[in-house]
Amino acid sequence: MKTLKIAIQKSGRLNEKSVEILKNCGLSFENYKSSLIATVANFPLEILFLRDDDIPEYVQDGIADLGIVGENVITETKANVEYLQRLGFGKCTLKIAVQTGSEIQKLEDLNGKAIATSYPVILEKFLTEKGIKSDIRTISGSVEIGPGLGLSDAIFDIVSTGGTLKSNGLKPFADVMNSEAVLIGNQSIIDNPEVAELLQRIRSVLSAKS
Ligand code: PRT
Ligand code: ZN
Repeated sequence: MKTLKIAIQKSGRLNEKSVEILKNCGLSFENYKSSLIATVANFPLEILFLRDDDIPEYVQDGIADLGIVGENVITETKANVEYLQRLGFGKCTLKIAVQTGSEIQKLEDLNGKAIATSYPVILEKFLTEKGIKSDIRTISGSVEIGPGLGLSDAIFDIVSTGGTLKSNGLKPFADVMNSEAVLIGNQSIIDNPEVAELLQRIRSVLSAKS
């Protein structure tokens, strides 16, 4: 019997809920913060703890068979993976936001404007579909401070409560993509019986909750 590998986020917003759902499936494993890999005692499964950005490609390349990650990261990395199950946590919306009082009022006003983001692929696709040409500035974090510092005219980022936008003098301008955590799989493992068993357990945990 092949030991499967599932990749989950090591630390961050999806870690706790990812561990919780696996534990609720009856899987027994130690969740040591310092280790990068945990062996499940009662199922042929190993858990890899990774940066979320690496998970889609690890699953695509078969280094991990399964993964739990936000849809936004899968789309951004353009990884070729199977979507197996939406998991109902990590919900957020990727939005374009502008300063309150900005002269940018309609989508066309973004033509020629600088937009700061950590998600250039998703933003580029959206703008191309709308026929808009902006100057996409890719930065790795804290994009919300851009407009206030005069670094960009708008931002494109993840929003959940909207509190971060507000406290940086920004307001939502356009919704681009909804996202939540999903279970993904490598294309070659879809018919694997252990995967089917795990998927069934995950689905019963989810339906017991709803
Ligand atoms: O270290 P690693 O690379 O693994 O983690 P990370 O820092 O890249 O990601 P992390 O842990 O912040 O987020 C993991 C995933 O959670 C994201 O890819 C999304 O799918 C999902 N998610 C859900 C969020 C949020 N909600 C969220 N609010 N990811 C980020 N945020 C940030 C956002 O970037 C902004 O700075 O929270 C801020 C906005 O929150 P509000 O509530 O003020 O609107
Ligand atoms: Zn990340």
